[in-house]
Amino acid sequence: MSEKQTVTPRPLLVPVQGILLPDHIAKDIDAVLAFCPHPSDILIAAYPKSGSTWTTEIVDQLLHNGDVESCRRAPITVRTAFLEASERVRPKSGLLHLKELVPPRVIKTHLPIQIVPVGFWEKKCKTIYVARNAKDTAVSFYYFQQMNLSSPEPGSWESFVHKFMHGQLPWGSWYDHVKGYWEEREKRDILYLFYEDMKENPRREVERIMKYLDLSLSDDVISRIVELTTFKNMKENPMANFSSFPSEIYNQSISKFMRKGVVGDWKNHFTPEQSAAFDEDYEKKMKQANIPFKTEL
Ligand code: PPS
Repeated sequence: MSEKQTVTPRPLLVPVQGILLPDHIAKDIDAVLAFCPHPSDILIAAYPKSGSTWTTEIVDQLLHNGDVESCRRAPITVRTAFLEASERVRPKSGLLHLKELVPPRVIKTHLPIQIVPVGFWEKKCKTIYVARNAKDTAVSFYYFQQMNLSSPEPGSWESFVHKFMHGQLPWGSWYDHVKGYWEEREKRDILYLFYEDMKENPRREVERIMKYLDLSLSDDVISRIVELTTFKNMKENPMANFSSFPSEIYNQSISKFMRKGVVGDWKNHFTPEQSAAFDEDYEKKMKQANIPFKTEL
């Protein structure tokens, strides 16, 4: 490292309305929460590491009729916006980026439903939520926090699982996040997707998204979109795999952004004791909600 290069320290987590957010995001959150979308904007919400990039890529391709050139026009982080992004994680903040995009804009957020800007509900924007089973989400988040230098250090796997179970990670509790959107899905016309369903039958889920967005594409185009958005193809696509992202933010020599893309990797990480304790706690927190998560296919 040259003398002039400096390493930006890992951020602290700051509570915002009871939700922990990285300090660089929390500092401008009032402006984010006041954001006013266009009615044609599409919101893609997810707890971190649940498949939001995959869903975003599918939606962008659906909006562009599966045209390969259109979808390779720029990296996904340029084609679509990350609502609460700060200039620490993107060249410009999500709000500045949104000013440059033309509606219908594809807008990703990790915010829990109770702090999503009310404009999305007032304007009746299409909202897609993607949820992933807790254990695989935790594993993916653990690797991501190692390579994502704009988030706090994950610590040991053991301590990370503890933090996951107690809502002490960026964007708060996974349990409250998935339940919050689940409970409101009918009232607010939210399309609630599962990562595991997308893995099991991607065509069916792409068609569900298409219909929800009131689009009608040919069978051939749908097939192409399914093919272009497989894990393998997105991993190899420089416009989808974050390879152009600065290594001072995502250090992909530690762990790839497109890491494994499977259901059930948790079995390689949870010890039998950790799994049993996790399941017991999960049962208490999730029993009432009855959300049909799958932890294997
Ligand atoms: S982020 O950083 O919170 O926005 O991450 P997010 O995109 O929500 O989730 C990242 C995980 O999704 C996997 N992924 C995919 N899986 C299957 N198919 C496709 N096309 C795909 N694209 C991304 C990605 O690899 C992360 O999961 P892990 O388990 O870490 O591999």
